[in-house]
Formats: sequence, structure tokens, C-alpha cells
Amino acid sequence: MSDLPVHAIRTLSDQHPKPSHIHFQYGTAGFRTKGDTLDSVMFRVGILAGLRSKKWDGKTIGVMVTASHNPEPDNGVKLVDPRGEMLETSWEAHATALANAQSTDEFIAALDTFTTTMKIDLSKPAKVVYARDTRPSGPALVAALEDGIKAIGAEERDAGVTTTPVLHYLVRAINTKGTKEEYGDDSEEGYLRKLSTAFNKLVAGKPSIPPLVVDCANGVGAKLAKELAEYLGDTLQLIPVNTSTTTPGALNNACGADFVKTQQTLPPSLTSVLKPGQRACSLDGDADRLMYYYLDDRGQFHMLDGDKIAALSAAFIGELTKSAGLDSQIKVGIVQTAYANGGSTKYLSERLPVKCVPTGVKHLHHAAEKFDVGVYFEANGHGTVIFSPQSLEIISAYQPSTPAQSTALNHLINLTEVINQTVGDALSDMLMVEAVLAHKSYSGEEWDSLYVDLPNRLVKVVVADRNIFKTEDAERRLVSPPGIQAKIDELVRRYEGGRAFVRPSGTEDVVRVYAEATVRTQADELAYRVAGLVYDETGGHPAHRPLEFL
Ligand code: 16G
Ligand code: MG
Repeated sequence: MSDLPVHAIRTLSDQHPKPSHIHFQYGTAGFRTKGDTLDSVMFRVGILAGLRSKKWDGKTIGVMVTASHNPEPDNGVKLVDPRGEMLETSWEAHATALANAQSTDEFIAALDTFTTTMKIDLSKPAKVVYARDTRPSGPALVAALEDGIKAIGAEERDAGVTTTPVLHYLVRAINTKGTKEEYGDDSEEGYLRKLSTAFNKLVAGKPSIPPLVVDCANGVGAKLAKELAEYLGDTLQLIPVNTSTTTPGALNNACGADFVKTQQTLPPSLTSVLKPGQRACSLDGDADRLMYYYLDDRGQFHMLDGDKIAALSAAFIGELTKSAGLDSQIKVGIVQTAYANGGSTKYLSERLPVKCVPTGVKHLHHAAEKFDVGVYFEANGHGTVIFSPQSLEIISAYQPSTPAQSTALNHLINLTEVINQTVGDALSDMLMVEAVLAHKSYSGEEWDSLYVDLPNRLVKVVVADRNIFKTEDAERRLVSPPGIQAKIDELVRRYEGGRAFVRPSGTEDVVRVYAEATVRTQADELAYRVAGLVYDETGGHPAHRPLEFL
């Protein structure tokens, strides 16, 4: 076993001192806070990525620098494991501990203990691939990350400015190169080619698809959407809007998937672009979330969120496995969170197995792996479909006995290629949705009518300490602070079709309240009442009593 390169780490670590007053936390989506405080975190993440790679015997580890749908001054970083998945949960605490060592000496001591207890063989090679979104703080943070990668002696590959899902794709493609599980060419072009080729095959022979407006949130999705448009050619005309990636303050501002989901309205910039009957979609700042919507004939806005995407795609995959004659061998299941609209849960659970898990992609992804085909979507538009290795083998070995079975089988194979199975991917999900709509000859309205959404409301409460909030039953019930859940139950009972839950956010210093009811005004009132209750019972911040939305 060789030793840590202490000299290199010390010299470079001194150039990236930790701000003494800040406590960093590796949360649901990695480290995320103000970009100008993250220099030391980036350096240390570079080292950690190298160590993770050594632990995996030199497999490539990914690092993505982004703060997704957060405003521009924020930034963040997350690690991607060798199969393109999110960092194994047990390492989150190690990441947090290393990021909070106060000095270079403390950091080196912590690294020493860490490598010894984790039995990391430092003589192993290490490889790290990284990318960033379009935030102005990105280049300096990447420079700090590179110092970390250099300090631990890892080999680096800069994937430049690209989306989170592309980085996940690259990690899997690099690590499967030359194996029978080869995922695709390990380049952005390889990704675009893979998705567009599969899409073009899927919709070949279908009636032409109307052009699609794509709101790129003024983020990195704009770059990829424009490139994808080239690859798609006439098959699907994309109209990218909100593509101002260099305009200060534009990122995620009054546009993007998160805006659409939380405001339940059209981005103002689209009012003059979108025509009645036309559908559009919004990506978030790093293009891993997708929201669809359309204006009906009266110009009224209708949202097609992650739940609607799950319903549409699960039904289609179910039909394909049936037509291919594979339905007895390949079962489709759905994974949702408590945020899934009650309307969707009712609709889906009448048809398929549905599992509810806590918020955060890693929980959904792991639960989806237990199904032959796991369709997982958060209502906020983050999700994908994953095919188990066994299902993929069954599909590739299957001999169809009729032409109809053969056609369905080919569609299924192309679908596995159009879907980015490593992580939720707005552009890949968009192609999946467009393919299903083309197959079913659905307009936005027909898709929307699969089931009716219950009116719902999401409210934030700023409390003194969100860490006192503990939940159970996939976040649907509060166990701490004691006594509040009984009061919530009491309130919920008074509203027809009422449902509400409270959970601490994993990305912001707030507590979130979700409520739904049969009638819009009741959903709003229930959310307000529960938020007020949480505030009053737990000493919320006086300036933030939740009144504003009524
Ligand atoms: C992060 C999660 C997302 C989740 C959201 C919840 C990943 C990659 N992203 O963005 O899945 O919906 O956090 O945020 O896991 P909250 O805890 O602040 O409500
Ligand atoms: Mg995102």
C-alpha cells in the first residue's frame, strides 16, 4: 500500500482554504450553496473522486458542477458512481466530514483515517471525468476541482459545459467500453447519435409530429437542445426558447421546469410563442427535469408533470411487452414519492404495482431497480425508466413468432436506447414522450385526460431549525416534533379529498408543506392551515409566516 501524496495535497490545499464559518453538507443532490463559498469543497471533492475511483479499482468517477434549478449565484457539486448512478449513500457522510475539516492539517488527518478505515489501496489508478453547467461561477470552481484531482494523482477528463444527464451517460459509456454492456460512444456526439437514431426508428412511418417548443431555462440544456435539433432533422422540429446562457441573472428566472411546476403557469416568455393546442416543455437549469404543458382552445394552461409522464410511458411499455408476447416475463412497476398527485396514484395503482419512497432520485432509482422495468418519476419532472439486466437479456434473446410481435419487440428495443437509464434526463424523456404521443396519436389534451389531477399547493415554511423534523412512511407522516401529525390529521379530515404532509427540504433551509383536495380553494386553504400550524408550533421565523399565497 502506498501513502497519501501528502506534500502535493498540503501545497494545493493551502490554496483552497475552508471558510471557517460555513458548515457544508452533502445532501440529496450533493453540495449546494452560494457559488462563491465552494472553492475548498471543490478541491476536496476532486480528491474524494480520485479516492472513490481507486476504491473501484480505477473505474472512472464523474463530477458534475451545477446547482440545477437554483438561482444563478448558487452552485454545487455531486459525484457520479461508475455505472452512471448517483454516489452511494454511505459516502455522503464521508464527503460531508472531509468538506468540514477546518484546516489543511485537519483535512490531511481526516483523509488518512478515511483511506485506512475504508481500506483504499492508494497504489491503484484513478480516473475522473467532470463537467459543469453554464453558471458564471463554474470555471473557477472547476479549476479548484482540477487541483484536487491533480493532488491525488488521478487522471482527468474535462467534458466541458454539458448537462447533468450527459455526464452520467459519459461515466457509464466510459466504464462499459469494450464490454458486452457497452452503453454508447463516450462523447456528447455519441449521446446525441444514440438518442436521435433510436427516436427516428421509433417514429418511422408515423404521421409527422408537430413542432415542439422547448423552454431551456436559459441554461445548459439550450446547447444540447440545439445540437439535438440538428440530429433529429425533420423528424421532430424543436423550437428552443430561453436560450440566453450568457445573460446575467437569466438562468431559471421566470422559466424552466421548476418555475412551471411551482407556479403552475406558463413562463411569461412563452405567452407570445405558444399557440392554443400546441404543446411545449420546460427543462431545468441542468436539463435533468422535464415539464410538459399545452394551451387548450380557450388558451387555458394545462400542466403535464412527472406523474403524467409516468402514466403515459408505463402504459405504453406495458402495451409493447404485451404485443411482443413478453408480458408474462417482463413486469412493469412504478415508483413515486408523496408528491405524486393523488389522481395519478389512484389511476396507476388500479393498473400496476406502485411503490412510494422518500424524495430524491437515489431512493426512486433503487426502488425501480427491483422491478423488471421500473418507471420512476417525481412529480417535479425528474425521472426515467430502467430495464433490469435480466429484462434486457430476455428482450435481446427473444424470438418473436409473428410480424406484430416482431414490430413491438423492435419498438421496445429502440425505447431502451432512447431512454437514458442512468438518471432522469429531460431531453431523453422528451423524446420518449414524443415517441409515445406519435404512436398513440395523442394530442396534449388526450394525454392529459388519462386521469384528472387533484388541485394541490406547495408552501415553504422558514422555521428555526428544520432538523427537528423527522418523517416516516415515505415522508407521508411526521414523527417529530411530537404531536404535530395528529393536528395535521385533524385538519385534513375537514377537507374533501384532503391529503397533506410536511417534510424538511433536503436542498433549502425550509420545511415544505404539500396539500391537495378536491377543490382548488380547499387545497390552498389546507396548505395554508398546515403551514400556519407548523409555523406556530415550531417557532417559525417572524418575517416568514406563510400568508402570501392566499
Ligand atoms: C433534489 C433531488 C430531487 C428532489 C429535490 C427535492 C436529485 C438528483 N435531486 O433536487 O430528486 O426532488 O432535491 O428537493 O436527487 P427538496 O428536498 O428541497 O424538496
Ligand atoms: Mg436539475
